[in-house]
Amino acid sequence: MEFRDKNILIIGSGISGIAAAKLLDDVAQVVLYDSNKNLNAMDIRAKLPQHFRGKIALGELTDEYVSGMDYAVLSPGVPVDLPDVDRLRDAGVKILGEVELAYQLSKGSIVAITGTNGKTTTTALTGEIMKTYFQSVFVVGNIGVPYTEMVSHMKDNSVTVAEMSSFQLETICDFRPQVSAILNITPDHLNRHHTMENYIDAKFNITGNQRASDTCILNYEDAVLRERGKKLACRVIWFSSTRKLEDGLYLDGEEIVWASGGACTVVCNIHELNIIGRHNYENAMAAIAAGIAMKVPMDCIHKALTTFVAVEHRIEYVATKNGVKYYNDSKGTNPDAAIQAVRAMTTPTLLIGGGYDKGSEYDEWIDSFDGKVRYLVLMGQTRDKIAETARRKGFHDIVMVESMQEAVDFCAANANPGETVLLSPCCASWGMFKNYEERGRIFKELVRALEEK
Ligand code: UMA
Repeated sequence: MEFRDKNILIIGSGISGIAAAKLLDDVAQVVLYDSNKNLNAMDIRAKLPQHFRGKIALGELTDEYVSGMDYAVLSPGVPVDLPDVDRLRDAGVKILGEVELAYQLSKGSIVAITGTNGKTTTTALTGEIMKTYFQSVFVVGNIGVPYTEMVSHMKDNSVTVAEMSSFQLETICDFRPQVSAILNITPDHLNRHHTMENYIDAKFNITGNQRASDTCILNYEDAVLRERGKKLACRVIWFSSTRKLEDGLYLDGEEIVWASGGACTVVCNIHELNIIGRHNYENAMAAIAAGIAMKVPMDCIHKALTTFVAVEHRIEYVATKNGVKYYNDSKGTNPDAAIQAVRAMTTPTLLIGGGYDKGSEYDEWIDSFDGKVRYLVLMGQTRDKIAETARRKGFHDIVMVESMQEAVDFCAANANPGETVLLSPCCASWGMFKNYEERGRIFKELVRALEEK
């Protein structure tokens, strides 16, 4: 795609839109547009370089910014079925996502990782594995660094490890990673994708342009991945946390094993890792597979595995206070992620949950408690719905709170030494917090401020 001297509308002035505008401003006529009319153009301009030549438009998208555009670059949070996007499409404007724009202008090799859960941990760990061996490594995407922000620094020998959300994968065209990974697919973001089929299709876009010389890493225990993975045009590396595979990575007791061409190699023991829980061993296997696909020597992979620590807000150890361990899993924003966190706990647990209603059902989450959860401390919009589900399933040790402060105080007063307090809300944070990061940080501050008796 050629962007030089083109008219380009960038939709969304969040971190992706700002990075895309910066990247294109020198070569094209850019309009940075945001539908939120309450934003202030001066504040947006302050995030751009002084020499920024483009225009900023807010509120209603007027015809001036529809006709005559060559491309519209959508930020990840912009749905593809918006009436304004249809207007642009009808006017012959080529629609692409911020990731596709980055891809068109990037250099080097790409390792792209998606999945409903675990993609941030896997992306961060894969980045560490690549850094042990390659000189120039970028870790970008949904993890919080827009892909377009790093493109101008990339060289032919660079390796980019990209966390890709279904939102980002929905708007790719030519994007072709040398190595891709789909960790798992369970229902999420159905308000945006409408059907599970659409959501699965968006995830599979990650491998849609891959060829025989490329690799796709898939979880053998995920029925959808196993079925669709058989039909891919590229090489597949499977991983499994529950059975031995003839070819691929698997968990055998406490060991992660790589089986290939009839030979088996122990990659590491799970006790050498600083991340816990079966789902994290799956994340580790996917990252190891990415290392193998990129021909990183096994000793480099091992070094990265044993030095990597949990990503912030993902079953992150916070502190031990009065013999009670506190974990922050604020990123547990859907049932699948929250179930994994509960499963990773090895002691009686006081669980803090609840938040914004994304339309999830909580039955499986409550089932996963398996006698391990002593109290369920609930807050936010979903607390009544969760409590109702829990009671229906015979779980009655429920405490309703109004704030994180109240939740932490209750847990500190009621947890016994040797027990665990876990914040893993099973819901988004909106309504009470700006985002899951703020929720997690407030939890950590409150925990660290607890007095030792
Ligand atoms: N906007 C419009 N029109 C719309 C929708 C949004 O103009 O129809 C505007 C909003 O007013 C706002 C801006 O777009 O000003 C926000 O854009 P955005 O939502 O795409 O957010 P960014 O700041 O660009 O961050 C995005 C990702 N956000 C989302 O996917 C919602 C970040 O993922 C990502 O880290 C970042 O790009 C860099 O790649 C966050 C996320 O919540 C962490 N991801 C979801 C998840 O992990 O579950 C998918």
